[in-house]
Amino acid sequence: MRKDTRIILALDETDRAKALKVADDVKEHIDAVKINWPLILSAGPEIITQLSKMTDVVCDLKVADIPNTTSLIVKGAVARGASAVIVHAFTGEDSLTAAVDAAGAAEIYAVTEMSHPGGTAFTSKHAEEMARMGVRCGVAGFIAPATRPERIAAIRNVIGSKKILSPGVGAQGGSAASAISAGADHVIVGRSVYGSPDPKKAASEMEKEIRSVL
Ligand code: NUP
Repeated sequence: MRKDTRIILALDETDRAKALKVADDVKEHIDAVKINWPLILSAGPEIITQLSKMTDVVCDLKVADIPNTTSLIVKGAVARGASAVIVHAFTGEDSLTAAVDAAGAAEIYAVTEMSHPGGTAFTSKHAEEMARMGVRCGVAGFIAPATRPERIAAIRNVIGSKKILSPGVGAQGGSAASAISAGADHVIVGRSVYGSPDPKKAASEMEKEIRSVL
């Protein structure tokens, strides 16, 4: 994945034609597109291949399964063109290692705690421990919450130069500049770009905001 604008578009738009149009409109302002179940379920998994012709595609499948099933899911996403797959870290070392092995040259990002308020209930308490395990397993990086920039800094402290992708910007209340300043490599942003009346302008403004703190 390139590291230029530092923006990953979370394309949770469920209308396939609109999703492709938004991706095309904002492509010069983003480093990758992240797709999740809403678009995959409405457009079908071929959307991974289609978008991968335009930009890098991160498949946010949040895989949380036994090693064999994890491996099958990751291989399926990569075979369709995913450059990266997001998995949950709480499943443990064996499942995480299976994901990394199955990904081959593609990247695995592990979720250690989620950006919504519920993310503080259980997983946040073990996030650093899960991040250390992820480093041992060879993941490319981690998902850490822009809604709690101090948690990005805490994860950065234990993962060295591994990457951090940070969702929770805009609609969930986090700021792109604060997330990058706290140690994120990329922010993940969805509704405040694809749901904006002018997605290209929204992405371009976020790019400027990020550049102001680099
Ligand atoms: O902790 C996480 N929080 C989060 O919002 C992990 C994620 N993968 N996401 C995803 O990022 C979420 O599923 C959605 O696709 C995107 C954020 O979208 P938005 O809140 O910017 O619209």
